[in-house]
Amino acid sequence: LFFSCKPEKEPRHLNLPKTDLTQADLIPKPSTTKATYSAFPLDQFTTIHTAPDSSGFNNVALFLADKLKDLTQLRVPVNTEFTNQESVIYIHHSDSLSKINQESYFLKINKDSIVLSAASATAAFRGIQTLRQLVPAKASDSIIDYPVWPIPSGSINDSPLFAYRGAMLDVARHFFNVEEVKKYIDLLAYYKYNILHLHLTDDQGWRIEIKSWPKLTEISGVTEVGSEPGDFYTQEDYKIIVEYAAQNHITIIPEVDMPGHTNAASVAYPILNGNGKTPKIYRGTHVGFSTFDTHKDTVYTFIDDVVREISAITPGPYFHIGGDESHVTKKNDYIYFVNKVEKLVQRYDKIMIGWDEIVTADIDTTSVAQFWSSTDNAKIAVAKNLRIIMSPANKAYLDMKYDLESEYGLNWAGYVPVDTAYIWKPESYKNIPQENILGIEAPLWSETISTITELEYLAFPRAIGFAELNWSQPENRDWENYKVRLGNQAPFLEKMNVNYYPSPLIEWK
Ligand code: TNX
Repeated sequence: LFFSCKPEKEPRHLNLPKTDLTQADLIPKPSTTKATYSAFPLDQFTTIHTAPDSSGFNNVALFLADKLKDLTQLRVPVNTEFTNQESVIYIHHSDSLSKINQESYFLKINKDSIVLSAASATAAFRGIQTLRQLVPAKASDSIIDYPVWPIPSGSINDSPLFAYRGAMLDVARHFFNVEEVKKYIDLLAYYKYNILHLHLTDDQGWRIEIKSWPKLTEISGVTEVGSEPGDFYTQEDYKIIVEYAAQNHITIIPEVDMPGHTNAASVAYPILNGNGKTPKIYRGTHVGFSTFDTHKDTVYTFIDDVVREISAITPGPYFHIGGDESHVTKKNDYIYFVNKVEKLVQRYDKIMIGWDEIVTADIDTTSVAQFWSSTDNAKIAVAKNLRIIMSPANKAYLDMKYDLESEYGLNWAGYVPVDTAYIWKPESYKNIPQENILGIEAPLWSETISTITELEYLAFPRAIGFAELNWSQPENRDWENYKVRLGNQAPFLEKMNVNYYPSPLIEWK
């Protein structure tokens, strides 16, 4: 049906349908895949059908229709009264899957239907990403007079290894606007990420409007690293990001870094640093020189207001307090501060996350440590039985240069070429037990990047590898096999206008 019958002439130019589902270029690699060596014809007769009573599933179906239109120009109707019983994509909730894992899904691709069974709307959304990746970039050559995109038949059973699959973006050193963050979200969602952590404040700038402390953004919202002006999100902007992330089943985690990394806050309100001096605006890239006065009541009133205002517009369960590199805060003051701020965050019903230094305070087991450099802190975290987010700088930092030639990035943790970023085992790293690990988060610090093009150069393709480490079972991960699938992401990345780094380790399609 799909291919024309003149292969004797120039068969190499024929765009024949791929029918082996096990050889599809899926990233992350699903848990199990079985091929039945036929195909579902996605074409002008295809419709999507879902349980209309559940808005979550209906939205996932509309999302799929929208992406199919981008890919194929087809307008695939959702939940119309269809008379056609063929070429239907069914999306529905499965009780039995929801007992296994809230994000697991089962995709059954037949010749006349596709059935996506999902534990939740979120799981359906993950399954939809798999389906998007299975649609061929071009329609098949066919003897029929309308285009057909054959989707290889078979079945996929899939669920994530880790529940927390994160990326972090530093919008403080350089600002990235709402549209740029949305584009990053689009790309992360395609690879089944579910967390975007925004590093909203640092020495160089304060990026989120706080209505009760307006000078934060009036004064420190407009500076950044280098000589260009900065910018900030109004609370309305932030809500737009949160909402867009939610449509992509991604949770936003806000970070207000403290007690160090707070020069910008103290420039706006000098009372916060307690040394009686008004600090200067800082546009450099050194770290570790600023601190809040940890013994002043006003400081905690300030933090209370900040946490309250941001928590009120953050539906996700987490609030990140930073806590890193407070080199000029006395050890005891640091501990006192973190202990107090943890209670404050909890009062607004949020779970506290902090960089690994926070484990030196007396924190609760409900709080989460983000391991980035100190193995001693990682040991303490394990001893305290904390949940740990894995961000080891020498593997997971997207701001490390790929190699000597990289135009952007830093190298304090070493060079991180595409293979180094992929070839490690987050589930058995530095004696951190798997039970303690929530998942990997890949931070992108922005000292050396100021445009979305530069952001994309550092994040891609490495962020795609972390997606696989976070989602796929260890036995399904293999560099040689991954390399081929990664090379085949080029058409998608180009279509999305992503300025990925064309690593010479990869044969780009
Ligand atoms: C260390 S990682 C920092 C950041 C820098 C980053 C640059 C961490 C918790 N702190 O302030 O931006 O290195 O790679």
